[in-house]
Amino acid sequence: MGDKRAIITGASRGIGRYTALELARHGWEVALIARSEPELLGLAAEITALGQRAHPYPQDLSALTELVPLMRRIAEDMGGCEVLVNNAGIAHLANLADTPLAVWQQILAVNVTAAFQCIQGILPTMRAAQGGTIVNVVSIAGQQVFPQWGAYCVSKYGLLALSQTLAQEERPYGIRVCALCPGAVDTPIWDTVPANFDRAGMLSAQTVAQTIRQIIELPAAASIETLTLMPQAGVL
Ligand code: NJP
Repeated sequence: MGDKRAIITGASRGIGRYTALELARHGWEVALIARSEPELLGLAAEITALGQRAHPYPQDLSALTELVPLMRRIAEDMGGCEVLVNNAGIAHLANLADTPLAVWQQILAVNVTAAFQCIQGILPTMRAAQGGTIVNVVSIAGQQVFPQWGAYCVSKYGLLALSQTLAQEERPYGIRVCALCPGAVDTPIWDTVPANFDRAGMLSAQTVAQTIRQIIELPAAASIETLTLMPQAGVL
């Protein structure tokens, strides 16, 4: 494998943070995106201490028109980009009847449209290099619905469709696209919803991060296009 430069969204905590650390430990230079600047700076310092290059880019991904220029700037800063991990995501628990329009729009903006814009921003770089890997962190909620998770499920079904369409469209350019669909993962996202699940049976963020690295580091001639990664105990 040649250059190893990756962009990770939602890198301030949870799956994104572990993915950044996992990739850095395996020789990847990483660009870190999220809103929380102190967390990004702390993570970048941790990665630098490991002897790897890390670049924090504090950014609100719901500022959609800023994302194509941001991707171009990051690719320029790193001198290229082989991997984009669209991981940032948010959830809100409510019946559809009670979901405020503003919440619906924010979920779709962060979970789907931001990924679409990051992809549009990075594709010219990947096409010019005739290769690259895009991993979209979808969810089991992109394959089956759960009551009270309506807006989230709509966003994840959308992200799955985006991934599978893109995988077909970018094949001729040597670009791989993977939709990773995990079941429940023990991360701070569960602090943001009023749900009382047993977190002990969930996947660890580290396991998901290792899976993302395995997807990325497959030989270039092989591509995992959709991967469902479940806790052994099943959907929680
Ligand atoms: O979530 P969490 P996870 N602009 O809450 C960032 C999917 N998934 O690691 O901005 C920019 O720990 C936020 O950063 P900050 C899930 O749908 C999870 O569990 O600083 N960034 C933070 O870094 C999501 O797509 C489970 O607040 C924004 C990150 O996103 C992905 O996995 C199961 C942002 C969220 O960290 C990571 O989730 C499953 C914005 N506007 C799929 N808003 C699970 N945990 O059980 C949020 O199937 N972020």
